[in-house]
Amino acid sequence: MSDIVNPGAARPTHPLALAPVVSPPSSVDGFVKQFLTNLNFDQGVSLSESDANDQYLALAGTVRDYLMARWLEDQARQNEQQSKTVCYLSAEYLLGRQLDNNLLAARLTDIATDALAQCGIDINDLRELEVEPGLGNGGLGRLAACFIDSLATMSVPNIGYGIRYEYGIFRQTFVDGEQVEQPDAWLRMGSPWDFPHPEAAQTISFGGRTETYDDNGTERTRWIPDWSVLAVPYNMMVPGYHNGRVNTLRLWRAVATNAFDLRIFNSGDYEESVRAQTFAENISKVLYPEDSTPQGKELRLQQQYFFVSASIRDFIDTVLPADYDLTKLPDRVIFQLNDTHPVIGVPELMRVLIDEKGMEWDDAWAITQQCFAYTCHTLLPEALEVWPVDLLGRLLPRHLEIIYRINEEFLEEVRERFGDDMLRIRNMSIIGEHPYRSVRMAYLATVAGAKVNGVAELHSQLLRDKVLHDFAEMYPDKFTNVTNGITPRRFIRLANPSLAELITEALGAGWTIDLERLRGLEALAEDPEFRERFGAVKAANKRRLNEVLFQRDGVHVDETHMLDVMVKRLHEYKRQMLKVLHIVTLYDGIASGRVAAADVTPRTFIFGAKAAPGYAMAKRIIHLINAVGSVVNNDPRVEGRLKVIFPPNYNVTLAEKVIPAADLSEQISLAGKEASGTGNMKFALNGALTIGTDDGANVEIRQLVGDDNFFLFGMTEPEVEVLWAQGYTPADFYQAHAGLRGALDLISSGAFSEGDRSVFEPVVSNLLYDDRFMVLADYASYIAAQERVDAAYADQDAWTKSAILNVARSGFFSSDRSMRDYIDRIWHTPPVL
Ligand code: 26W
Repeated sequence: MSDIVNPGAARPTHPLALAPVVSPPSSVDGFVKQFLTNLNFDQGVSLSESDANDQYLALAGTVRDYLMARWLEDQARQNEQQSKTVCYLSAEYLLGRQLDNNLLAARLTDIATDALAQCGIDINDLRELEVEPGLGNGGLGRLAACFIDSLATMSVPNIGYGIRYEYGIFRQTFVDGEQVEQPDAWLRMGSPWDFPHPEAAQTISFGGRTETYDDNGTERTRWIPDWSVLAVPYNMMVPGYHNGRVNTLRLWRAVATNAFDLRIFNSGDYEESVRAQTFAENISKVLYPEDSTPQGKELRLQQQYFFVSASIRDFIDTVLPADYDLTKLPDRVIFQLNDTHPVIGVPELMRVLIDEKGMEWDDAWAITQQCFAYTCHTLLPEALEVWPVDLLGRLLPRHLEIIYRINEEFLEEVRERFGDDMLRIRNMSIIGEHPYRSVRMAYLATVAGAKVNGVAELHSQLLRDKVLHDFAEMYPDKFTNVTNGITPRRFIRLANPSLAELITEALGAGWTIDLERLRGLEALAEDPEFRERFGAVKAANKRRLNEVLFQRDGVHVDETHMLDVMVKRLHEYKRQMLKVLHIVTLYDGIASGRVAAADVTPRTFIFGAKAAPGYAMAKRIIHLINAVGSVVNNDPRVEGRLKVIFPPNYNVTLAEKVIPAADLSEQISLAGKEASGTGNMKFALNGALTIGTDDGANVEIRQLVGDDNFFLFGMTEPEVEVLWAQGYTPADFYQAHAGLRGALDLISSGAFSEGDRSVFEPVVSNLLYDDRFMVLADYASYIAAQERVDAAYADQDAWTKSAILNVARSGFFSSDRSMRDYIDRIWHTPPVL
């Protein structure tokens, strides 16, 4: 084992030198000693001189030290056993804070708490200093984080590959109710959780041209790029839960190459050389905050190629042994494509195998087709990435040639199978012609991937029937479903410790890694004493949320209110506007005197949502929510009945406090638009009831928890299609419902904009004249469902019973189960024990 530490050294003789690393003893004393050592030697301060940030960094370093031996051992064992590795390629990882998760995984929470107390430090004060790495936009990035947690917990070899953005998702602030974005400088106070490995950097090239040459009678191609950057890996630990396992998340940072600098330096232009450096380092500077609507920016394609090329070559050149027979590559790796963002990896692997390793096209293609699998995370056509051929050809000329050849051979196959059907060929071509010539990345992924999966049953069905219909016809066996999941470690154990304790008391500790055991709670739903305790947990979580929000934003959450929560990215298809119309309807009823305040269930509405900075309508809706909030919250007529809270900068850290306190989970997208949703799962597992459409994973949640414990409303996906085909006329719905008219008219009147009718006019006229997501069509059904919610909530004991059944029956949504499904259906990667 000693060679892991220092490969070139003479044989060590000291006993300590034979271990991969010396772990500190698992005791409070051992922890204190290691903590103080780190404080002194890493932070360079004494305890008495240290500030809280020094202490936080030393604490993080100490936790790392405990995990280190297992990390080094695990990597060595995987290499020895030549096991097949899941390389998860994802442009986003929305990790959330690391400290608590890593303490929990390593069973160090109590030891660390005591040790710090003995140093006169309250660990809670340090927890709050950690800035979460927000290296993702929303569901897709958080899913990646849940998946790598599950793989580590299940001892499956995995490397998560991605980008170490210097700036993650923006920090959202509100100025006069409008979203203002601030840069997220998450690295500013230090980054104790990752390790740079400059010695393992890869050179990533761009631009230039290709040429052919004669290689002993065979014509070969080489790419002569004209600029390059270094990709430097930063490794993060991904510890499994209580299994001593530590996997790796490897995020790449862009750094200017020496060669690049030197060339310019020699020319004597110092300023230019600094500029060049900035140019190179821009590649990993910032996470694109667009969610669902790709902007087609060149820098984004640079980011994609940058991390995917670095990752593939890292795996081949440094993870695999030097003499590895690459015809056997599919035995050692599966590259899972998290949406289309890493799909440029397909021509990259082809290029490496053919141009660099000297393989023939057909052999390389056979290997490539076994090494990739593709997960699609959307149904919105505008979210399917396409790259203009011009741009792609300029940045990656060799890759474009390869894509053209893949397409040629693919279309030949289509012809063989279906004849000279020009329409079909045009529809299936990887190259689109309108409105400009472009590469359809989802099609490339589908053709190249061994498997293609959607992320919930309904979504996978719609992929087969609609989005990728022709491909499903051609390759029926490629298509499969894997319903998303969430990690119960972070979203129950850490986020809801009171519930976790109650469950452990009732069922024993095994549920955290075997979530189906929650079924055991079904019987307890009948037990009045258990219901009371469950209710007390919810109340305590509301008090905790009140404390957090008061500290953070100076607002109060009334624990006697029903907490009605909608947290997710702001997007028209998710229909935050439906929620706004409900609130305005309730408000209008009381304010106009038509409804007695005393007859309205006291509710606090909580929103959390970021809008893409360039998405004007989404930003207007955020403004409207804040405007409605400020009117409602200041009107004495509705005091004690209705309250709207919109804490800025919703992120993983806040989710962990909001979700456990919720009574009602809003999952109200237009049917057929939300691929899965994962917030919906987090709420159900924390004992909130869902009001939702028949969309995404809501369908499966309802099937599992039962109709009595779920408030279903709205059109089904086929009904949506019918209405759309007939011609959706929102005015009909406006005319048909007095409540809807009242709500829209009130917004139009300027009631929420100090009489200025122009401010929210675009929002209202969008709903009335131009709404692809048919908000008004589902209004009546939504209001009726909310009335059923009120009626059900009136019987608190029955509500609690339903809440318990939601928890008991949602074990299926553990990401451990998702991982088992990926392993069985796609990856075939056994655990390495
Ligand atoms: C900038 C381009 C772009 C395009 C698409 C950025 C991000 C996307 C993603 C596909 C959006 C996304 O996060 N999709 C969500 O993925 C979750 C995990 O599978 C699902 O639960 C959500 O329903 C889906 O919207």
